[in-house]
Amino acid sequence: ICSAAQINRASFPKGFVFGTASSAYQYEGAVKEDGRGPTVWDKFAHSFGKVLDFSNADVAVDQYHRFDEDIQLMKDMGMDAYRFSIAWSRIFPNGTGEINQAGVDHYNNLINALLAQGIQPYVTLYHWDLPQALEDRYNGWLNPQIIVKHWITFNEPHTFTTQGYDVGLQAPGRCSVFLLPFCRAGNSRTEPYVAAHNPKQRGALGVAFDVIWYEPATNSTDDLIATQRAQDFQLGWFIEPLILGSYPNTMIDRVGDRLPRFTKAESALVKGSLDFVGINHYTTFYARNDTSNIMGILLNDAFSDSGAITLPFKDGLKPTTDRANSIWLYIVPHGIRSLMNYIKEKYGNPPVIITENGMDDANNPFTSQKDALKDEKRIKYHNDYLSNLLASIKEDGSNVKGYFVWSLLDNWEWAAGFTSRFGLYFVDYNDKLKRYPKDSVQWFKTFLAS
Ligand code: GBH
Repeated sequence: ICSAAQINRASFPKGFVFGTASSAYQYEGAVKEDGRGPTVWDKFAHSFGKVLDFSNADVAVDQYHRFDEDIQLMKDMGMDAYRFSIAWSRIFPNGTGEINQAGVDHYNNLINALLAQGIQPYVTLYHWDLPQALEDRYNGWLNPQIIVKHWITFNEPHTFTTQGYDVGLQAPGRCSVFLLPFCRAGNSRTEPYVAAHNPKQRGALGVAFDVIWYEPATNSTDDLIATQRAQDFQLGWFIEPLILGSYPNTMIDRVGDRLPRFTKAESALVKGSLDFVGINHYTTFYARNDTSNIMGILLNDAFSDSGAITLPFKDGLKPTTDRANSIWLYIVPHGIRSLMNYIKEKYGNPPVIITENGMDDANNPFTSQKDALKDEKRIKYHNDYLSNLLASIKEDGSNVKGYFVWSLLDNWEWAAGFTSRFGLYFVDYNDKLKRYPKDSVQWFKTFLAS
């Protein structure tokens, strides 16, 4: 049987980054260790009936204690990068106030261990695990005060570059030879300028948007327009303020007074603030106009405001494509290419990183571990999505810079608990959380070794 042209790392532009992704709450466990404070997800997971299999993430896959071993797994595959999140409540157990040094140390150690293996950290600041104290005391995300509007990346760059590299009165105490022996010999004619120039080049900021690709269910004009509205209410809602400075007009029209407005100053502040667009993409849905306002009557919420009904299949309730374990995850590889084109055309071809893409299998207690490791379906999923991504770069000219697999390991899938397995590595929940490579690990190894 003749197979389609093989793709591999070398097919992608030079410098394209491949990695795997994770989040603190789904991976770490150790929820009561080293001063970590409770989060809204701890409370939710421990409330009866919220999680499908009545599990919680108190132990999760124990990455808090096993990151060295897990980094080795990434290294074995030839991955360039690791996306993980910092648990806010490890740094600030009460949400604000005193810093918990043990939490800072943990992420320092994790980052150092990654760098030691040549794996670049991609750090998410917030992956849903809000400190419970902020929920209790301030109503969490409903309180406008929660919003950090002003980030200060560097305190007094002028001071630390001149004091540290010119006159040597502050760390690291380098200075002109004329000031010896009060400091260490540096080169005060060049070093202050080099030190001052570097910080500006460091750090790219993005947001990971979850985007289902929407296609019109029919070619009627109403469905076409509804499809645009559905996308405005999903991606546009979050990306347009950051790129264009305001919410999409469709949202302003339909949500009216209930939609908060940006002041001129806020709009100017957020507009243009993304260095890259992160996209978590898994699936494609089909949109139709909600002609009789069924959604409005049934739900009367932020979903029904779009006036579109979005379903994973086109006609009736008949699935047209294969599905993963998650009920929403239909496998539609061309969707990623269409989405990349859409972003390119609509938002001026910004740099994009696919911050998540992957599929899950059921955690079926009757499947032997040996069979669970045979994940041809996952291999095909990644091969097909990556082929389409490549076409969007090579043939359509979209500006995609990286691709992260969700996920390195099977892990705790939120309200689905441990019923879903998204990992390239299988985690044995019955035997000390041991990790075993699924066949997709070998596939990525070969793909990345090229
Ligand atoms: C990601 O979100 C998360 O970032 C990650 O933590 C998680 O483990 C991973 O996906 C796998 O689920 O009501 O049918 O319209 C993906 C989030 C899930 C958001 C599906 C949209 C649509 C469900 N997406 N959801 S539906």
